[in-house]
Amino acid sequence: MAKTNAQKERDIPREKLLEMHRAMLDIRNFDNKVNRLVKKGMVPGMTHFSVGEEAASVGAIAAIKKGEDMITSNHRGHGQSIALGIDLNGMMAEIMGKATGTCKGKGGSMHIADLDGGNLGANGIVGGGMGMAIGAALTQKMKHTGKIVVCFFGDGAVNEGTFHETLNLASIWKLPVIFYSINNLYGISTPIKSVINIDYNYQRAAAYGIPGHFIEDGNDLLAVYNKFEEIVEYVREGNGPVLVEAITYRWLGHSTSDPGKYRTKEEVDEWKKKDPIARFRDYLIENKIASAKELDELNDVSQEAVEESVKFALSSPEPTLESAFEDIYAD
Ligand SMILES: Cc1ncc(C[n+]2csc(CCOP(=O)(O)OP(=O)(O)O)c2C)c(N)n1
Ligand SMILES: [Mg+2]
Repeated sequence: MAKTNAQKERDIPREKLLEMHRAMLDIRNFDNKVNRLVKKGMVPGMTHFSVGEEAASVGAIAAIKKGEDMITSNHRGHGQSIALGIDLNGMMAEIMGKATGTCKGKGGSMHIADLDGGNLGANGIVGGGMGMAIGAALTQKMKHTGKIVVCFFGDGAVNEGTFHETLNLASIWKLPVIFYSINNLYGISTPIKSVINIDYNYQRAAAYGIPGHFIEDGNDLLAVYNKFEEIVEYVREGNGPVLVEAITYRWLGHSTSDPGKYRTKEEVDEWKKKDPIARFRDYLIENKIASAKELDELNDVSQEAVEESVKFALSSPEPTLESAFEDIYAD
C-alpha cells in the first residue's frame, strides 16, 4: 500500500502512527480476552465487542485532543474507551464488576465512563448518548472552552426519535458536536438497508442543514483519521455540528448471546479479509515505518498489558453492599 497523498502532505509522525496501531491492538487483544473470560463464566452481564471495527474508533479519536475533548459512546463502547486511553486495569475490573473498576464495578461493560479522560459514558440505551453529547456540547459553547464532543452510535440508532431531536437542536444552536455513526451493517440481526429508504445515513445531514461525511472504508485507519482531522477542525472553528458515517463490520456476534444465524460464514470471512489491523500493519512495514519484528513486539506488549489487567481484576475486591447507595446524587 503506497502512502496516501494526505499522509505525504502532512507527514503524520511515526510515533503517532505507532500509537494508533497500538490502540487497535489493545482493542482486539482486550476484547478477545474478555470473550474468553465470558465463555468461562467470569464476566457478569452482557458484553458487545469491537473486534473488526477498531479503525473506525481509533482513527476518529486520534484526531481529537485527548484529555480535553469529550466523547459519548454506546453499548459497543470498549473500542472507544481504549482508543481514548482508559486504564486497562480499571476497565477490566469494571467489566468483571470489581470495586477497583473505572465506575467502581457498578457500570459493567455497557456503562463504562472515564470523566477525567473525557469519556462521558457508554450507554445501554440505543441513542442514549445523543442527548448527553449535545448537553456537553452546549456547555462547551456557552463557556467558550474550545472543546468539542464526538457522539458515537451505531447504524441502528438513527431511527430513534432522539437522533432527529438532537441533530435538529445541535444544528440550530450550532453546537460543537460530531455525530458519528459506526455502520457495521446490522442492528442485532436487522440489516440496516431494510429499515431505511435511503442509501446511507449520512445523507440525512441535509435535513438539518449540516455537512454529512461518508467514510466508505471505515477499516482504513488513515482514511478515518484524515477525514476526522478535517471535520474536527471545521467543528472546532465554531461552524456547528457534522454527521459522519463510516462503514465497517463486527467479526463477532452482536453480543455474547448471539447465535449469528442472520449472516453467512462467507460474508464474515469476506470482511475478515479487510482486517483493519493487518492492513495497517502491512502499510507500516511497506512504507518502512516499522519492521515486522517491532510490530510483533508491540503486540506482545499489548497482550501483556491485557493479561496484567486480568490479574488486577481477579485480585480486586467485590464492591461492598453499602457502596450500592454511594455515588447516586452529585455532592
Ligand atoms: C432504546 C433501545 N431499543 C432497543 C434496544 C435493544 N438493542 C440493543 S443493541 C441494539 C441494536 C443496536 O444496533 P446498532 O445501533 O447498529 O449498534 P451495533 O450493535 O450494531 O454496534 C438493540 C436494538 C436498546 N438497548 N435500547
Ligand atoms: Mg450496527
